[in-house]
Amino acid sequence: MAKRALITGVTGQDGAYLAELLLQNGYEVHGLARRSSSSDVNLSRLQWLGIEREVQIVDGNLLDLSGLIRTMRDVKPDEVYNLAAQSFVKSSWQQPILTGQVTGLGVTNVLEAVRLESPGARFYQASSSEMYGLIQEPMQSETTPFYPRSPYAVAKLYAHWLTVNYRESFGVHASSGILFNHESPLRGIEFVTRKVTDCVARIKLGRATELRLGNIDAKRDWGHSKDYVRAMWLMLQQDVPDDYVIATGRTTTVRDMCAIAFKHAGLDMDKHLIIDPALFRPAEVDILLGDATKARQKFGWEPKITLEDMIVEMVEADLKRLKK
Ligand code: NAP
Ligand code: F7E
Repeated sequence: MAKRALITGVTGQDGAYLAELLLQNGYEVHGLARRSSSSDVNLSRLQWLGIEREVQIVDGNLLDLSGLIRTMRDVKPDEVYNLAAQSFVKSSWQQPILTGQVTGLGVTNVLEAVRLESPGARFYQASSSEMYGLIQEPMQSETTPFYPRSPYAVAKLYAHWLTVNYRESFGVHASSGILFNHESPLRGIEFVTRKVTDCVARIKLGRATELRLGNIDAKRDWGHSKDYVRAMWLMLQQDVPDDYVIATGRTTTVRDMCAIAFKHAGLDMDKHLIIDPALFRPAEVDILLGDATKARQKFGWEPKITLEDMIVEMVEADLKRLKK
């Protein structure tokens, strides 16, 4: 019998790529998605991958425990991937309570539904390198102390420890993936890589002249979402649940990431890039650099796609979108 997976956040970047991977692996894939008045459910990313008809969409919201319990009872998943969140760090200062409710407490709802209705299911929590915030060690691993720097990161830290707690208290097969930044052509337009590649494509096509950014000295350890969803799946194939850092082990400034995009488009970055102090954050995470040794040793995970290849892929995808 095919394994059955439930993905919360299936309409997001990682949800789409994970659904694609699980379908390729022969899974029956159910995706929790919240209704919207404009288009019922936004399936654009699943459509981009051509899998919108293969994923069974379940109406639901992380804030609605009774709905989650019903979903868990109906779907009876073997694996639950909790990817849903208010995931944009900058918005978390604007909407700290909503971020806490969805990104933090919402995970309690999912774990309660698992514990009550699907106690044998394996559970994945989408934790984040943002939890390291003001870094306490030059390279961050599973043993590095956390120091969150935004309401988003604080909410993720709560959810991370709750995942550990349900594993230790109730024996739930719950794993937490501490994933560093990962991007793709399906990245939301508000995140810096996609903002850059979309704008570079617009400038190339004569539809824009400037790119306004905030702190371009910030450094991130950027990988590709396709590589990272493979790590999520591998985590749940382990007999013993655990926590794993997933990262490339290379850190790059926003400025240098941006330069890759401009260079690929044959444009002079200095003619178009403007620093806008309004885009600075109340508290910044200056640098992140992950050590994924544990994941490599335990299940052989390694990233395959370089930052350069990924940014080129994103610029090309944005050019294609804009030309349509
Ligand atoms: P994303 O593109 O922003 O997707 C977030 C998903 O959550 C969307 O499907 C969204 O639905 C859904 N969602 C938001 N609020 C919800 C609610 N109240 N109930 C149900 N669904 C809700 O994020 P992503 O980049 O794919 O990331 C996936 C997960 O990994 C997130 O938890 C994120 O915080 C975490 N993470 C991401 C990264 C990264 O670099 N990408 C790194 C570490 C951790 P709508 O489509 O309706 O908005
Ligand atoms: O910012 C700087 C900004 O918004 C990256 C989420 O997936 O990864 C993501 O969080 C850096 C920051 O991602 C602009 O100040 C400069 O230093 O792309 P971002 P993030 O905040 O790192 C983590 C791991 C997650 O878990 C989150 O869910 O870029 N930056 N200028 C800018 N950032 C944005 N968005 N826009 C700018 O104009």
